[in-house]
Amino acid sequence: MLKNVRYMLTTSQVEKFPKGNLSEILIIGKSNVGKSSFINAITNNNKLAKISKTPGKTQALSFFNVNEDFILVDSPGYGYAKVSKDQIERHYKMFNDYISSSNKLKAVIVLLDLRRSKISDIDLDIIKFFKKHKISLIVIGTKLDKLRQKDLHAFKISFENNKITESLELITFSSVTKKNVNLIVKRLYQVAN
Ligand SMILES: Nc1nc2c(ncn2[C@@H]2O[C@H](COP(=O)(O)OP(=O)(O)OP(=O)(O)O)[C@@H](O)[C@H]2O)c(=O)[nH]1
Ligand SMILES: [Mg+2]
Repeated sequence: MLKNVRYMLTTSQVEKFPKGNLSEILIIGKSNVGKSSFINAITNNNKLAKISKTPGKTQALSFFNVNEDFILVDSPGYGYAKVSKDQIERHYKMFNDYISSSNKLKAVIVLLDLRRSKISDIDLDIIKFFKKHKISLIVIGTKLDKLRQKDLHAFKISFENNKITESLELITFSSVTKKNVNLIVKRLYQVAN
């Protein structure tokens, strides 16, 4: 579990991002995949990050200081059903601005919903984008508790057989059971240092 985690601020303006030298780890994923729940689960604090009732609503980045060791950043979800190409363009612009304005971004955590039978094109494109920028990726499959074993198998096969993801480790997770939380915390400290 991550200890001493403190909410810092929520902003969409690069100028307002935290100053200082702490490494930053950005959490991304489709809307409703469980980004905010993930933060709450690994910090054991259900009030820390807002769990959304309206998908796609959060528009800004939220920064959380982890024990003065590194900063976790929650981001708005992409790929909400009703949304247009515009929205995904806005996400790419946000990621681009982030990368070019700061060298503190050490890794991106991509959350994928394990209940899907395969990884989506939009997630694949985004993974490709961060690989191209040489940013480390930590891939975490969410909502494991809602899944039957045989469905997980299908997702894993498609993940391992895709050129874009075959070299990546898929860590399965559930914010309900907190499976693999220690492994994830270990990975976060590895990339932050
Ligand atoms: N059963 C189960 N439900 C989960 C899990 N993770 C998230 N949820 C539920 O999924 C819904 C969305 O969770 P959020 O954490 O708000 O998702 P998000 O990715 O932050 O959503 P946006 O900020 O809108 O992009 C909530 O109803 C959560 O309770 C999980 O591991 N297991
Ligand atoms: Mg959220």
